[in-house]
Amino acid sequence: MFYRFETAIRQQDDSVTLPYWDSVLDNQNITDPRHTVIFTDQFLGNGDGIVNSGPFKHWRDINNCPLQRQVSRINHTELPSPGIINMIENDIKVRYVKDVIDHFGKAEQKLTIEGQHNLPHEWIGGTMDILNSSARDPAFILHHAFIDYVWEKFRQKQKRLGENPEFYPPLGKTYETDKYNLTAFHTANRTMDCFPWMENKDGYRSNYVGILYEYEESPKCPNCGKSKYLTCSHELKKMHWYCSDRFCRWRFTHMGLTHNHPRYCRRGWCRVSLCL
Ligand SMILES: [Cu+2]
Repeated sequence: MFYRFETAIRQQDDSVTLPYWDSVLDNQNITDPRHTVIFTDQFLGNGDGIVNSGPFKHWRDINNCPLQRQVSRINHTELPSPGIINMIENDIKVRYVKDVIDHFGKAEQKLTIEGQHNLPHEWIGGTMDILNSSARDPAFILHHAFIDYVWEKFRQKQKRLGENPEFYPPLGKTYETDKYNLTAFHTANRTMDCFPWMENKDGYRSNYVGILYEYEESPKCPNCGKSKYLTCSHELKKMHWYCSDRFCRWRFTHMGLTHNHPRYCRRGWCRVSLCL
């Protein structure tokens, strides 16, 4: 679906590539993830209330509702965990689809790729936190593109371990799957909604990635993907080098609106709101 979306945009501008937001990087590297540069004027606009800054300011959806967010306003919400995402991508004990999808009613939901996927929806809040409206926030695209990236990493691991990533497992039968008729919705041979020429199992084909598209590696030290926005940084307490963004942040209020203004530090990185 995202490939189709990217193709549609490229009909207008063939230089466009869908970006992803590695929310783990923000969770890992920023003392307070609410200060991520993603929710500033430079990128997706403000994260507190109705979006009134950045490229999507004053957006309204097809129901004339304004785009809105409540970043980290709901108690106990957090961004995806570096440890769990690393487990999904690299732990050889986590090798079957059943190990990473959410079986309703199980206590370890948060350990699954689906459970981790839920977190930024709740953390961003507002439009993103409602099933029927979430895709109307451009953050949805950046978030889901990242989840697709993690899923592909899992599939690459399966290949390395000799598993077949095209195997579509039966969902099994639980009280919840019965209650919501999920087994019927998710059977391998069910026709996909809106794509009548495809069945669910076709979504597991391996020939999309590599032939139609591929994923850029998430930035890592020492060169941080050669991004002009990132620099390799080090904090004693974390005992390792990591890619940190080059922005200094401060907030101000003007005409009743809170603005989150980053200053881009072209060289070096930010220390106590100063570019050093
Ligand atoms: Cu989602």
